[in-house]
Amino acid sequence: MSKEEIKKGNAYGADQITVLEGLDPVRKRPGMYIGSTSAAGLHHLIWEVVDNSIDEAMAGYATQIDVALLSDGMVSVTDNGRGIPVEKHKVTGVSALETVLTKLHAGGKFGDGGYKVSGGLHGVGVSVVNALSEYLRAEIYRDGKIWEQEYKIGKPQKPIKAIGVSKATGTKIIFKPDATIFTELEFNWGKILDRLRQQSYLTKGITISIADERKGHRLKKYKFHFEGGIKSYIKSLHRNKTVKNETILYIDKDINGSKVEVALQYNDEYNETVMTFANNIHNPEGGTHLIGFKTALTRTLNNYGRNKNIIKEKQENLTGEDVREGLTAIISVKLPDPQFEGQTKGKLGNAEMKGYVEQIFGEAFNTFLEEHPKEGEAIVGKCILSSQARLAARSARATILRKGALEGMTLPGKLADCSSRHPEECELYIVEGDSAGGSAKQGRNRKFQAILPLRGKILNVERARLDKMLANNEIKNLVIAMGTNIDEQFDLEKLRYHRIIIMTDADVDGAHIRTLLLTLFFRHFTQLITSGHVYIAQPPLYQLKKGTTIRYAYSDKEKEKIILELGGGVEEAIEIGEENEDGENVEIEVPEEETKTGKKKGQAEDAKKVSKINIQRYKGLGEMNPDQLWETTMNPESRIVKQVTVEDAAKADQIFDMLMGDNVAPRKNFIQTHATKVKNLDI
Ligand code: 0RA
Repeated sequence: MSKEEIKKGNAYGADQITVLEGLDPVRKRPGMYIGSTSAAGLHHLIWEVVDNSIDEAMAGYATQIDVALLSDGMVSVTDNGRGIPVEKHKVTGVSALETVLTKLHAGGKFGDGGYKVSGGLHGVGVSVVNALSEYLRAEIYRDGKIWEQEYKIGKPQKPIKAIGVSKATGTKIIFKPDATIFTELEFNWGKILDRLRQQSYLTKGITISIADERKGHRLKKYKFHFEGGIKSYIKSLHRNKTVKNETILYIDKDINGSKVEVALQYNDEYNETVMTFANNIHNPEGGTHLIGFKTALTRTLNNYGRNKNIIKEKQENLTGEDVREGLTAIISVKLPDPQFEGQTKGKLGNAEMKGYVEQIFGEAFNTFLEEHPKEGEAIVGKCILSSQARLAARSARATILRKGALEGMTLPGKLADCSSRHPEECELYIVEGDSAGGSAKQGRNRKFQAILPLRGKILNVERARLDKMLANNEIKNLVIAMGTNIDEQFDLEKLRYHRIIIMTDADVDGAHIRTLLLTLFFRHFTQLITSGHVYIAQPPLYQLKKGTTIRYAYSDKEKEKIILELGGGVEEAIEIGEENEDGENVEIEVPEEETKTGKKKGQAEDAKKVSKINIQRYKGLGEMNPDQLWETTMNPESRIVKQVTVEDAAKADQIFDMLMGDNVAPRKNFIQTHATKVKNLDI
C-alpha cells in the first residue's frame, strides 16, 4: 500500500490492520513493548509520553514540557504544542485522539515528515502507556476548547468531549501505571531528573520542568533549559575540570535532510568521554556517526599539527588513541530513518552518517583550529604528550616483566606506612589522588592504617590493558607495598595488610580507577579476594548541615530521610543556560517555626523566617577535611566498607559499563523488533 493510500485512509490492506491493531497484545506481553515490567519498564512509560511532547517541540510547536509525579501515584505530562487532533479519524471512525490512544503504532508519525524522535522508532506510542495504565486522562487544548477523555486499562470510558474553553493549545496526559502489571511502582526521582536533563541538553531551547508532589516525598521542583544545547552539556561535564581549549567547538548543520550537531572540548586529564546520540537516543556502542567523527578528528589534528609544524617531520603521526585522551565530545545526529544494530541495538547503522559527520565536523574543526591558534596548539601539544607517554609505557613494560623485577625493592616513597607490624590488624588505604591522599594521611590512625595515594590519571593512561598496567609505576608501588609479589611468585603469607581498602571518588573517574584495581586484583591477586582481604570504602554522598548539626548521607534515600528529620521543606533548583553552575548544591528553606520546639504563638512575622539546610554533594574525597574523612570513611567504628567478592571483581567491567549509565538495552531491542514499517501514517 502506498503512503498516499494510507494518508487518504481509503485502502484496507493487511498493513493497515497491523498498523491499527488494538491493545490486547500489549497487556498480554508488556515486556515486548516496554522491555520489562520492573522499574525500567515503569519509567519507560514516562519516557514514552515525554518523547511525544519532545517531538512536538522538535517540530517547532512546543517550547515547554511540564512533568509532575502526583500525590496519588499518577504522573502528568503537559506540553504547549498544537494538541493531539481531536477530529474524527477516517479509518477508525473515532477521534484522532482515541485512535492514537487505542491503536498500536498509530501514534507519533503523523503530521509533517522529517525526523521525528518517536513514532515507532524511539518509542512505542502512547497507546502502550494507555494499555498499561489503570487510569489515563487526556486533556487537549485545541480549537479554542478544552477536550477531555478518560481511559481504564486502555479502554475509553466515554467519547471525547469539550469541557471548557481556552485560547491555549497543548496536550496533557495523566496516567497511573497498572499495579497488576508492574512489579515496581515507585518512580525514581534521580533517574527521571537525569533523563530529562539529558533530553533538555539534546533539545536546544526547550524548557522542561519536573515536580515531585508525591506523598511521603519532599516537594521538589526542577527546571531545565539549555540555550547552548550539547555545548551546555559539555560545559557541565567539564565544570570541575581544567580545560585545554577555553572555547568549545560547536557545530550544528543540516545536510540532505539530516542534521549533525557536535560539541567538543579537551580537559587536562586522560579519560575519553565521547557520547553519541541519534534522534536523541543514546548509542552506547557508537556507530557510523562515531566512526565519521573519529576519522575526521585524527586526520584534522594531524593535518593541522603538520601544517603548523607542531608535529615535527621526524615524529610519527598521532594515533586515534593519542587524539582522544582528555577529550569530551558529544555527537548528536537527527535523521529520518535511523537503523540500530549490534547486540543491544545500541549502535547506529546508517552508512551515510559516517560521511555526513566526517565532512561537517572535519570542516568545522579545521576552521576552529585556524581561528583559535592558541587552543589548537594546546590541543595538539597535549596529543603529542599522549603519544610520547604511549611509547614510553611500551618500553617500560618490557623492563618490568623481566623476572624478579619486583624483588628487593624498597617500599615506595609515597606510601605512608603504619607503625604496627601485625598484618592482621593493618589496613592499606589505596586512595585516588594526592590531595585526598593528603587528607587521608592526616586523618588516619597511623598505628594500623597505611595510605598509598595513586595518581589516577597515570592509571588512566594505561587504560584497562593489564600488560600495560604492570608497567605502571603506581601499580608497581602497590604491589611492593602489599608485599605479596605477583602471579607465580604470589605469596599470601607475605601480605603486609589484611585489609586492602580501595577509596576512590564517587564519580565516573573514581569508578574507572576502582574497576582497573579490581581487574588487577582479580587477574593477578585472586587469592587476595577469595580470602576476603579486599574492600571498597564507602564515602558519604552528601553532607547536610543545619546550624551546627552536621549529618552525612551515604545514599539518596538516606539524604531524603535526613532532610525530613531536619525539617526540610521544598527543594527547588533551576538549571538554565550555559552559565548553569551546579544543580547539585541546593539550599533548602526550612520554616523556622516547624523546627523550633519552643512556643511560637503570636509571632506571625517570625513564621516567615527560615533557616537553611545546606546540602553539599561530595564530588571527591578531596572535598572532605581530614577529620571528616576519618569520621565518615576511615574510622572503623562509624565507616562503611564493602568486602569485595570474586563475583564483584569479575563483574568489575560490567559495573563500569553500568555506571556509564545505560540500562536501556531491552528497550532498544524492542524498538528494532517493533519499529513500524509505515513512515507517514496520516490522521
Ligand atoms: C499529530 C498532529 C498534530 C499534533 C500531534 C500529533 C501532537 C501529538 C502529541 C503528543 C504529545 N503532545 C503532542 N502534541 C501534538 C497536529 C497537527 C495539526 O495541528 O495540524
